[in-house]
This record gives sequence, structure tokens and C-alpha cells, in this order.
Amino acid sequence: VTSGQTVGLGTGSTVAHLLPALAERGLTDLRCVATSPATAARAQELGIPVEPFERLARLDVAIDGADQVDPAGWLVKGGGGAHTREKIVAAAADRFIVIADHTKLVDKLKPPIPLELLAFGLPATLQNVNPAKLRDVPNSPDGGLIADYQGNVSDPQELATRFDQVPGVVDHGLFPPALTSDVLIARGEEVEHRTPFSD
Ligand code: DER
Repeated sequence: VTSGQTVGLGTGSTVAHLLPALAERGLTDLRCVATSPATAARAQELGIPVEPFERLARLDVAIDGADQVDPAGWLVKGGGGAHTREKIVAAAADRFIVIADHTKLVDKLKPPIPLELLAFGLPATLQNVNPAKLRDVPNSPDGGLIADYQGNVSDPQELATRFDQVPGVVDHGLFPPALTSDVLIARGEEVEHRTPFSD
């Protein structure tokens, strides 16, 4: 991240380490958007300026964590229920950087896959994403209910397409490899840099 950039800030315990590190750099003229109220509040406490994601159309860079990273670069996100905003921010960024420790690496993606669902028609939507369970957490800042798909994830592309075709699914936590520019994987003091994943 350099002065003057537009920056998307992810959500979660990994990003909680990123924010003070970013603040310490004392960069000027940053314009940041946050993927959750928690990130917005913490960033502002640290003096990182955050604005609503209504005035910017593109971001230079977005940085976030992940719950799972597979060898092809598919991610599972949304353990914190913020995956819809996280995906919007990642897709708006010229460069989407994922920071993960090595425990997030998996040979194959596995459930749960987080979902955000509209309340309208919820029973019908739940049937269409079966097997899934509503999570006992507050609604997203956009009013969506958070659920977890508990079924087979052997073909992430097929499953993502299935979710994309259900109208009551606001978004899901499967992030395709083409969305991600860089994955930084920490193992002790070592950092492995993987890039790019796109076709
Ligand atoms: O909930 C989320 O989508 C988070 O970004 C998640 O993917 C990473 O959270 P963590 O840094 O707390 O493991």
C-alpha cells in the first residue's frame, strides 16, 4: 500500500493484525473502505480514514484473510459473516491480496460454506441450498441472514454456479481463483507468496 491509494480493508482476526501495521506506516491521502462495521471502527480508532463504499468505483488494492485456501486458489470466506461485502470489495480492487497462516491451507475445500440469504422467501431459499443451517448470529449490515451450507464441496465451481442461480442467495463464501492476485501464507517467520491464480 502506498500513499494516495484507494484501499479495501477486509474483516477478521488476520485483518486485525493488518490494521495497526498499516496505521504505523503513516501513509497520507489514503481512501479506505471497510468490509464490516468492526473493521471500520477499528481502522478509525487507529487513524485510518474510512469512507462509505458509495463514492468510489474502483480500489487500487484490497487485503483480507480467508478461512480456507485450496491448491488451485479457491478460497472459502465468511466465517465472520462478512463475505458479501468482502467479495464486492475484492471484485472492485485491481489487486486483491489474501493473508493467511498455513493452517488455512487445505487439500480440498470442505464445508461449511457461508451464505448470506434474503429473509424474503427464506424457507424456499433454504430448500434450494440444502443442506444448510441458519447461523445464530445477527443479520449482516445489509439485512441478510447468515447460513452455512453443509454439503459436498468436491467441485467448487459447480457449487458456486448452483448458489449463483438461487435468487434468494445474496452471495456465498466461495471466492474463485481469478478474484485473487496474491496469497501470502505465513509459516512461523517465513512468508510464502503465491501469485497469480487466474487462468
Ligand atoms: O469472515 C471472513 O470472511 C474473514 O475474512 C475470514 O475469511 C478470515 O478470518 P480470520 O482472519 O479471522 O481467520
